Amino acid sequence: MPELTRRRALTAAAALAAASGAATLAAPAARAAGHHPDPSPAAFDEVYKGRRIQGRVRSGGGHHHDHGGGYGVYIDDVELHVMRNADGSWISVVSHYDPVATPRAAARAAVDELQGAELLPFPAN
Ligand SMILES: [Cu+2]
Repeated sequence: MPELTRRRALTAAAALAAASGAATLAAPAARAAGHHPDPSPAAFDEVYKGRRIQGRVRSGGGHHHDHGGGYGVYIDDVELHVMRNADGSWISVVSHYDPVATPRAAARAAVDELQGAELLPFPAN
């Protein structure tokens, strides 16, 4: 390999290494922001279109699949799988592509979507 090309290759490799090092350093902060957004939304408990919807900070940890930052949403006492997006909006497993502002709005959207059908528990693994 001609010397010039070889040096260029090494320089490129070093630049790549530096770039990936920076990405590695930035990742934990981004992850923390995405997974532990604060503060948690307020709890709610109401009857909407004949269904009881509730939201609250989940008591006790250890949920295997928690994207809601520790916040649980329930429809007639069955947990609705919700996820909080990085921008603070919420989606649920029944309306994954329509982010709403609050978990209560996600619960209402799910009730609209279910049209009286029972919510089935999300498979626990
Ligand atoms: Cu999920």
